[in-house]
Parts: sequence; structure tokens; C-alpha cells
Amino acid sequence: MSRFSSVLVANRGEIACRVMRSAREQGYRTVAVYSEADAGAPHVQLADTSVCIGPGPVGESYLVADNILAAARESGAQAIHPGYGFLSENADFARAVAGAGLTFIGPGADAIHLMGNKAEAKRRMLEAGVPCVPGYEGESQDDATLVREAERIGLPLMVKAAAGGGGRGMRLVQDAADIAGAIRLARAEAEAAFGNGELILEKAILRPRHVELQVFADAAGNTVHLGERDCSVQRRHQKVVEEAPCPVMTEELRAAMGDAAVAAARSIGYLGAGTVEFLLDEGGNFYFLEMNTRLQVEHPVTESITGLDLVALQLQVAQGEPLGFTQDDVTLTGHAIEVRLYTEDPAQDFLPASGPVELWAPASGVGVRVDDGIRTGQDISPFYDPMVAKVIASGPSREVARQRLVAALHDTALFGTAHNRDFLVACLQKQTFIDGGATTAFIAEEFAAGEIADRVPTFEDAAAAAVLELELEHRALYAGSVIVSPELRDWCSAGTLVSRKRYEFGEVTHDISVSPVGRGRYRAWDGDASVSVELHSADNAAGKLRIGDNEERIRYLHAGPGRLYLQVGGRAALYADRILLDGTDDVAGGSGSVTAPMHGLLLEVRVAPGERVSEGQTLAVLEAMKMHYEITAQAAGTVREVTASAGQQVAADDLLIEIEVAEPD
Ligand code: MV4
Repeated sequence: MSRFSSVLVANRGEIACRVMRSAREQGYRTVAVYSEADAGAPHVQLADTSVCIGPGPVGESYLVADNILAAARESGAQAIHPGYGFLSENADFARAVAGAGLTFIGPGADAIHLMGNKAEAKRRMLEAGVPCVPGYEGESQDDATLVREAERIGLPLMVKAAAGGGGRGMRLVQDAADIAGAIRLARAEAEAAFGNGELILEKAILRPRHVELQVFADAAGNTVHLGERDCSVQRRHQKVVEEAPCPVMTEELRAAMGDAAVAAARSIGYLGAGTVEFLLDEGGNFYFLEMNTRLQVEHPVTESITGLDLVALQLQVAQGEPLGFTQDDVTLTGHAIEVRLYTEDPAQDFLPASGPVELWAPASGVGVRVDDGIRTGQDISPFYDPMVAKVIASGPSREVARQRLVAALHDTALFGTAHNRDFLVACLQKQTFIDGGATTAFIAEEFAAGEIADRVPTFEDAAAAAVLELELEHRALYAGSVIVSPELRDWCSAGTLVSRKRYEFGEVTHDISVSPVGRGRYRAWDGDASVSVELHSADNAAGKLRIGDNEERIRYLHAGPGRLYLQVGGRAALYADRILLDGTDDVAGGSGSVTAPMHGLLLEVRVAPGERVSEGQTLAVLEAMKMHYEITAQAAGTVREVTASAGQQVAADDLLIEIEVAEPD
């Protein structure tokens, strides 16, 4: 086969960016594909060439093999990297790519197909001597056989769809009376979900760890493993935290699991990057679960401890070149932990959030890597997976890596949409995680219902916001005036200047008064509470300040008068000054057009056409950046029209309600 010199990346977001970075470094021309919703997305900007492959929905773009192949033809790409998800584990696609005379950067279609069926995969793995969970993976699927086998295996029992994967189509049975029912239900579900009702049965391993081995093979059959990753911290089969090495790994266990993983790959003639998933029980026994025939989301932690570039290696072996090293050359150094940043709202049962990214400011620092696929100003589209970035920290020890990761998360800002950053920090700060003791039951066991609710900003946070906003307002004011000496900046002929800001967070209101007491120094108070705030720096969306005795790094965005996004001490909120906002919106007797004050989710509309409203009456409730805003009538009148409804995402200044303003009497 001839060498390829250009690579089309059949993916989007962070992984498309990640693959293109290495492809470019290795001298390849890069081609992006994008949906209409992704025009201008970071992966498109990164590529040398890009081709639109259809409308936003994945079923009309990223999942359409013919569109991807047409894009390759049109752009002259000679190889296709599928990333993860989408078509990455679709054997028909891999076959079609090869059939079109292009190189598929991944294993052969047969290996993908084989690992796509749990029963077949397990039979092959047992043949190859890979330890599997005791169970039944036979071809007979009648009820009598399955029930008899289930009784032989014993309880607790796991019933899995052979065509499933990643936890889909899986059912735990703990009571003998439920066996037959569970089998029938699982079969019906598998039939509906995968068009294949075939089941396998396994002894259930309770509170296991998820430990996976990274394997790599070249075309000459050299196959190595690159150590393991522990991905036990998951929520509903969605990985949240991943690390390498596994905290409870020993040299002997790694050698045994590594041998099993390499045997698994060799037995199916594997090529390229793959991952062999195991369950590790409390007694140190491990069992093959499934093999993922793609580059995985969490590959950076392996790169960190091995010093290898897995994408560069994928390109190398796809060219038919040898790996160039042996198992003995692989060394594992230090520790790395990765977290996945999702735009989903932990306070609303992790509901995916969409909307504009007002500020994306990833952390940087020693031992910190951020793989992202978003930019400030971009829209988070509801069509795609809400994972927008991965933050990876490494260090000489697990604890150094963990602390670096917490600090990096505190210093990472994403303003404009809800996200799981605080939840990630909470996971990393749990004693069980600190001790390296997290199993797959970690999140369910450690987080009580309601614990993942939003934290309301404290008085100190609000004081910092009020000071920063005052400072930014001053700057804006003086930017347009003649030279003002610093001494005079906070001077006021009427004595000490006091500014007031009112921030409302649900039931909690912070009524902050701020007064300058020197250059960059302020006193802020609310009733009896009082604190000194010293602003050391605030530039380019980042800065430092001291609140009372605490030095804090800040991230901020002044999104308009009275609207300040501020992250202080890792706690982010939108501070909307009710005094300024409600004051300037006050158009007594004026227009009755009620518009959205900012982008957000319309939670409630409380009025209907024809209804009489009085001044100050709440008309609708908007949710934005963890806050609920009551939208009130600026004048009395009659509702003429309601142009928005509850549950709808609205943009700033969108018309919501028209009121026929009553003549003052
Ligand atoms: C299991 C299991 C216990 N016993 N199989 C879930 C995803 C899929 N890859 C396999 N899964 C499991 N299979 C037996 N025989 C427990 C799980 C499981 C799990 C596995 C890995 C990571 C997180 C998990 C969370 C719940 C259940």
C-alpha cells in the first residue's frame, strides 16, 4: 500500500482537534468535516481544508458514511481517522473506507465486528486464555437453557445484551424469583435497542473497579501494552474521572493483566490502538469485559505516564511502519488524572445544557494539559455530546497530580452555560478518592441526593463581585476622559463614595455597599457583615484579589452594565445588579415590550393573553448561570401577546411578552 500524506478526521470537538494537532506535527495535511451547526467550530479552524457534510443532527452528518467518503474524495484525503464515538467502531464503515482505496486509521473491520458482539468476543477470549467472568455465552437462547444456565451460575447475576456495550442493555438480578422475568425483559429490550435479542449471562461482580489496558499493535504483529487506566469513577456508565496508573496496581497484577490484554489483541490479529476492559474485584481477580477498538477519550493519561503520542503512533502503524519499541522499552513514570468537563447541569440531574460560551478560559500550568473543543463566542449545540473539554494533570505522585488538577479546575472558567466543574472538584476532594479507594459504586455511594445542588454565592463572593464591578465601571468611565491622577480616581466631593449593588440568588439577596478606602482597596458591607477587599490585578478576564485574609485568583467577564460573571475561589456565578438593571429598564408608561434580559432557559410564563397585569408583577421566570430571574412588568396594562413559552431557550433581547400599557388615570 502506498503512503498517505493527508488525513480526514471524521469527528468534531476536542478529539478532532486532538487528532489534527498530532497529524499536523507529523507532517500530514488535515481535512475537517463539519455539520452546518459546526461551521466555524474549532476543529474546522484548525484544519487545512474542511468539507460540510450535512445538517446539524448526527444522523444527517457525522454518522453518514457516504457523506464522509464523499468529503474524502472531494478533498483528496487519503486516510480517515474516526476519533471516538460516531463511526469509530462501525465495521461496515471501516470496510467501506478500505473499499474506497483509503486507509482506515484503526484495526481491521473483522476485529471491530468481532468485538461488537459480547458472546462472540467472550468465546474468542476464553479460547485465547483470557480470564472472563464465569457465565454463559452459548448460542442456544431459548428460555429453558438461559434459566438453567442462570441457576448454574448463581446470584447475583448479570444479564447482558450480546450486542450491547458500555452498560446499555444490562440488568442485575439479585433474587432467584426474578431470573426468568429478567431474561425475557432483557431480550425484549435488546431486540428493541439493537435489533438483536441475543443475551449472555455472567456472575455479577459487586463494587468492582473498572481497569482497562491500553494495547498497541503494528502490522508486523508486534503487540505491546502501555499500562492501565482506572476509570471506576462513572455516572450512569459515563466516565467522569480517569487515572493512570490504577491506585491499587502491583507489578505482578499489571504483568498478568498486560499479558491477558496482549493475548486478547494478538488472538484477533489486532492493529493499532485498542483498549481491553477488565473488572477488578476486591480480591485482586480480574475479568475481561469488552474490547474497545478505537482511541479512547481518556488516552491522555496513558500518554502522560508513557511519554508517547498515541495519535502519532496510530498514524505510524497505519502507514505499515513498525512500532519501533518493545514491551521492555515501555516505562510508566509518575501519575496522571483526567476529568471530563461536560456542559450539563448537576443541579438538574445532569441535564445537558446548550447556549453561547461567553468565556472559555482553560487553566495552564506545570503538569496541566487541557484538550478542548470550544472557544469563547461559540455556541454549544444541543445536537452533540456535551463533553467540551478534558483537563489532565500529572505529577511525580498521585497526590501531586490530584492537587494540580483541583487547582487547574479552580482556575478554569466556562461562563455562559451550566457545567459540571464543581462536581468534578467535589469528586476529587472526597476522602475515598484521595485514598485511591474509588470503585464503580463511588458516585452512588458518596453523593447524597441534593448534595450536588448549586452553591449560592457567599457574602464574601458578592463583595468581591461588587468591588470588581465598581472598578470595571470606573475604568470604562475614565477610559473616555482626560488624564485623571490615581489619587483623584475615587475622590468624591460629597465625602466617601458609597456604591450599592444588589444581587439576588433565589431566596438569598446580597445587598452590598462598597466604599473605596485607598488605591485598589475597598470596604464592602451588608448589614452587620463587613469585609475588606483588595484588588491586586484584573486584566484580560483574569486577576487576583484579597478578601479579608484570603488571597484568591479570579476569572471574570463584564458582559454589560450590571452583568458580571465572576469566578472566585473556584466558585462561579453571574452577578446581575438588580439596582442598575431594574433601574435602567424602568420605562414608566413606556413601551410594553417585555424582552429577555439575557440568554437563558425560560422556566415559567405566568401570564396569558388578555390578562390584566399590574406594575411590578412577575410575568415570567428565566434561568441563566444558576440564577433565577423574575421578569416583572414595568407598567400596568393588558397582555396583548405571549411570544415565548416555558422550557424554551431564549437569547438576550428576545421578545417574550407584549403588554398594552394602561393610560395612567
Ligand atoms: C459487569 C458488572 C458486574 N459484573 N459485569 C458496565 C459497563 C459494561 N462495560 C459492563 N459493566 C459492568 N459489567 C459483571 N459480570 C458491573 C458493570 C458495571 C460497571 C463496569 C465498569 C464501570 C462502571 C460500571 C458501573 C456499573 C456496572
